Amino acid sequence: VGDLERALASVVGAAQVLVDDDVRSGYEVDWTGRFRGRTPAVVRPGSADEVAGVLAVCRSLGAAVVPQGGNTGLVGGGVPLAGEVVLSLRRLATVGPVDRLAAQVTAGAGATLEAVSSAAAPCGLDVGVDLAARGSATIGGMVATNAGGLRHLRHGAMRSAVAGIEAVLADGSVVSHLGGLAKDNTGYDLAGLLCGSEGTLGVVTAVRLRLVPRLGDDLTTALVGFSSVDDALVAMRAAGVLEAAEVMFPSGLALLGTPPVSAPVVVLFEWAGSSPGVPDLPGVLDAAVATSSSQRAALWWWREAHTEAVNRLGPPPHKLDVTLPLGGLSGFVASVPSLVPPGATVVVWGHLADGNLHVNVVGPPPDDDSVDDAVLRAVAAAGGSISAEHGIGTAKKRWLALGRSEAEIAAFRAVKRALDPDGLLNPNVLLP
Ligand code: 2HG
Ligand code: ZN
Repeated sequence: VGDLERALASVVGAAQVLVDDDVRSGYEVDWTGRFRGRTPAVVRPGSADEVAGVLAVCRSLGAAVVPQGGNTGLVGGGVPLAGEVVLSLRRLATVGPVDRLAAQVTAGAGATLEAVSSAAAPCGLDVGVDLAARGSATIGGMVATNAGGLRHLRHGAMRSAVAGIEAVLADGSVVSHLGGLAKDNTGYDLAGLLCGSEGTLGVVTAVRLRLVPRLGDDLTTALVGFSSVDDALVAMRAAGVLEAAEVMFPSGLALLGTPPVSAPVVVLFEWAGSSPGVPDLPGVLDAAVATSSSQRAALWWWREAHTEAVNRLGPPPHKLDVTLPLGGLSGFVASVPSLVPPGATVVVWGHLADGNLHVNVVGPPPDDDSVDDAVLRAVAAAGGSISAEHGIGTAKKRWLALGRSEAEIAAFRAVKRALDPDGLLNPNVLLP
């Protein structure tokens, strides 16, 4: 540790190499508390060149590296499980000037989503990806995990927002392609490859982001109650162009209090401008409609507070972020209780339009993954995906073959070997 610490300090300065127990500990555990590791040092470079220097030091000393952004991930992808050095990108937080003509901005990997969104606001622009962890989640981490979020039905996942990337590869070379040209058909899409690579192929240091028109306050938001998921889906199709369609159930809402709408299935719909007339949608049992921004925020709170409410239950949750084909969504929801061990608490919510459910199970110990196994196998059997938007991380790598063929995994390995032959970068995630 002495040599490593000294060598890292020679690159970034001693003040940016954190070795005290109490300072390191926040970087050693994921947000859910389910995945915990140990690191000899947290290193905080202040530029892409320093990132390259850190990787050179680690390579020469045989120390593997776990890149980490805001540490809001939910699959243990940023945890130093086997004593890796934690490479924190949070100091790369610069947000460049917004290019109004192109509707783009360049952000450092460590800039939070909220910081970029605030920088874009005066130009009437916004980031198309939004999520409840916006105040802590960093752009680099969101790219590395290809984060999805609350606006996916409209703007897609992070990959759709990326117009260019700067990253440091394992050999220390810096690949930088931040021009943001609308058309640029010049071979392999390295930016696209790095999206969702979970820190295994390179360390993202800056991102050229495409922005979208900011919606401002001219929105209508409604909580709408239905008697079944299928009814909610029919109404969603009748609801016109939506900005959001988020699904919740009484078990999750009850953790938060008495919701304004109570029904077996509650959906938050949002429209730009006015709504098409919520009571006229098919199958509506009950509804609360908001037009002012404070009323809208109050309705969104019921949705966004779910994750923290589950953490407050105590034991670290097992988080199973999955996609089902829309036609199989209601059958899957009905089957969830039978997949969970007796006595466990299960809370489900998600992004209705994407068929993306967040199955949270509280009760089984962190290292008992039998419930993960049961749920993920059921998802695969129903033609779904074992990871909708959170990634594979360490939590799901055991099951990668449920979603990827042998040939695909062999191709993954070939890419990994080519770009990171020594296994320097985030060795505990993605590939089984
Ligand atoms: C959400 O949509 C996030 O709320 C977190 O993706 C999901 O906490 C979860 O399981
Ligand atoms: Zn989500």
